[in-house]
Amino acid sequence: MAVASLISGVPTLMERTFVMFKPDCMERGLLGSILSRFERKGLRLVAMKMLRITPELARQHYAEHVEKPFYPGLEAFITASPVVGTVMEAPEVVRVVRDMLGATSGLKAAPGTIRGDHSASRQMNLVHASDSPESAAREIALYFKPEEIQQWDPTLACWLQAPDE
Ligand code: FUP
Repeated sequence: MAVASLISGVPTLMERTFVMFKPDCMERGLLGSILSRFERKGLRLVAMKMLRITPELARQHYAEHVEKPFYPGLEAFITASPVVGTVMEAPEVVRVVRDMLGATSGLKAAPGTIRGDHSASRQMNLVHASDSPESAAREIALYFKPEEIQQWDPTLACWLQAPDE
């Protein structure tokens, strides 16, 4: 989802993505340390909530996987403990977050990525992030009402990107 904003009078194309900290992340107490990686990168947090995913929401979230053999295990996993859903905003943020996470399987994710550093599993890979701007729009609408998403320009934003970037 792209959002046009004005910084110092110059239009900047902002993008949004849905980032969700999964049950294994919560159970292992890794929410704070992984969220801080996104903050340090300079991504703008614009929405955040803790919730328990129901089987119905799991089927909507993973609609493309519902018929696959691994789906029952995936649903049991994603509904087992609370998750934290967030929306993050930055230029090219869909790709940036996917790069930060690394490959889907923690066994294949490169060292230095979030999964590469913390996961040795394909299912328990800690964090979900939208794989395209279209998926981001669908997933954000699944988890958040428009009024739950903040429009804000942090004071330090001018030290994270040049006005024309
Ligand atoms: P990603 O786009 O990285 O979320 O990965 P996929 O859409 O390919 O998979 C969605 C989720 O299903 C991932 F979190 C991992 C999980 N999965 C399994 O548990 N088993 C599989 O065989 C494949 C994927």
